[in-house]
Amino acid sequence: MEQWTWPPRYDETYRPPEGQTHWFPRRETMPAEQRDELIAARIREVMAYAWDNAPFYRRKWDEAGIHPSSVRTLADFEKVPVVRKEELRADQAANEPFGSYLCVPPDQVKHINGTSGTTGRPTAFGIAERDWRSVANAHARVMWAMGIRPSDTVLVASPLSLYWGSWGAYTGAERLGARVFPFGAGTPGQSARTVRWIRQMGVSVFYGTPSYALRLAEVAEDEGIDPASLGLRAMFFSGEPGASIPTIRARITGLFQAEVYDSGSMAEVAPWMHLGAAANEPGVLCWQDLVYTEVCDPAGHRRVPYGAEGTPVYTTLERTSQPMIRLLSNDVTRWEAPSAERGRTYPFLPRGIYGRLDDMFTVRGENVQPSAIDDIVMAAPGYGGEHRIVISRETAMDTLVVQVEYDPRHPEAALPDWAAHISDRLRTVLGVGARVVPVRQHTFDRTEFKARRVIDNRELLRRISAEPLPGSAR
Ligand code: 8LQ
Repeated sequence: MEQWTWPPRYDETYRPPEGQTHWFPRRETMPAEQRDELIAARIREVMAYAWDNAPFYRRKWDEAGIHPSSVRTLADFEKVPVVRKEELRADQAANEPFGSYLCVPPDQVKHINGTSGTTGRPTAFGIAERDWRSVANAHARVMWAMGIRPSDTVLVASPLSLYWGSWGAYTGAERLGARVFPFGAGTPGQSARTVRWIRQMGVSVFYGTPSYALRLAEVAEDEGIDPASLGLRAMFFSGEPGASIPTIRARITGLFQAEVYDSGSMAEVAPWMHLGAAANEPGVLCWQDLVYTEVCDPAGHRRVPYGAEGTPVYTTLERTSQPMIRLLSNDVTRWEAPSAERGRTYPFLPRGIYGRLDDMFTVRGENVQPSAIDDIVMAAPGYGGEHRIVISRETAMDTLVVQVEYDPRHPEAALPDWAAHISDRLRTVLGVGARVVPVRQHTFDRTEFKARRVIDNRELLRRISAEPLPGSAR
């Protein structure tokens, strides 16, 4: 039974017939303009709810001179100020443990997740049972669109601790009626076991990060196992760019001979999988009736026209415990208008999310996203599995060095030409000059989670030059 109510309510016994493509056909295929009208009405309800229950939002909107009743259209909604992650963090520090944007009594929080907190104070997600169920239902629905069915065995191969990504996949697979295998990732020696268990348990669907899939293929090959023989039918990803980056996507499909799906947004924004692709093609759809996504100009936070690049701003339409209303992602993407030809009338991000505003760097006037370098470097025949992007400032100019592992089968004498070829590709495609340095395979650590390939030595330089010299006057 198809539902769309506020607060959300789901029939937990519902499941479409196996052969049906859409979980909720009406919500997924209605004309986009008609959906937008319904979304505007839903936003009013969500904002009124947040106003009544969350001092955080009341204060913020009061200061901006906005009251939920003044937001009548999606055009009005663009004027609502964005929420930054730092604000959430500061609000939680002042209002332990869940912040003053928690809209339910604390005793209704039944699940706790959080950011990993490697930088700054971690943020806690307090999730009421109702929200846990809506996330499960939403994720089941998006996974259904990826072709996942109750007959599948879904391996969750990302950390099963604070990281909400794993739990979203877990609870979605469970709701869909599939068999769930919460194997996790990140424990020493686990990858070799993962490979064996995939075979033994007849796993048909993999969930994790693209970096981890590539790592797993390496481990399988080290054990003499062809990744394609593992029997994976579909692989879906979130957490970092990759599944919609052509070279990475091609490597994964080539290695595993499986369908690849991109998904993911931010952990604050559950259901995070609202961006899951519908067809076996790169890119992701914005499931606007679950989380309303606006691709915005990073300065003014107004929506950019379809076809243009901007940063996603997210509004949860089904969250009752910690609703996110215009949360700024600082990611970078380009969006396209909804088209019925894609089978679902949602806006489309053809290249997925391909970078972050704060990871972007400028070398000699050219803006560069690290994922664009990944795309070129990983396409080189003889690529050895990892690389690092090092930005330095030796004189007044930034320089770019890309250290690339090479396959040991590659003759050493041919390496200078090999490096020159990659360097030429970088210059042709990105317009930046880069020195490419071949390094031995396994020089760099592999990750079981999200890759960190950029080393920005300019930061170090900035810090050193900001410090007073010993003995100098202050
Ligand atoms: N990020 C997340 N998903 C991405 C994708 N598909 N493509 C490119 N970048 C992506 C719980 C979900 O996996 C989402 C998640 O990873 O949440 P986090 O840990 O809060 O990290 C969010 C950031 O990961 C996003 O802002 C993107 O930069 C990236």
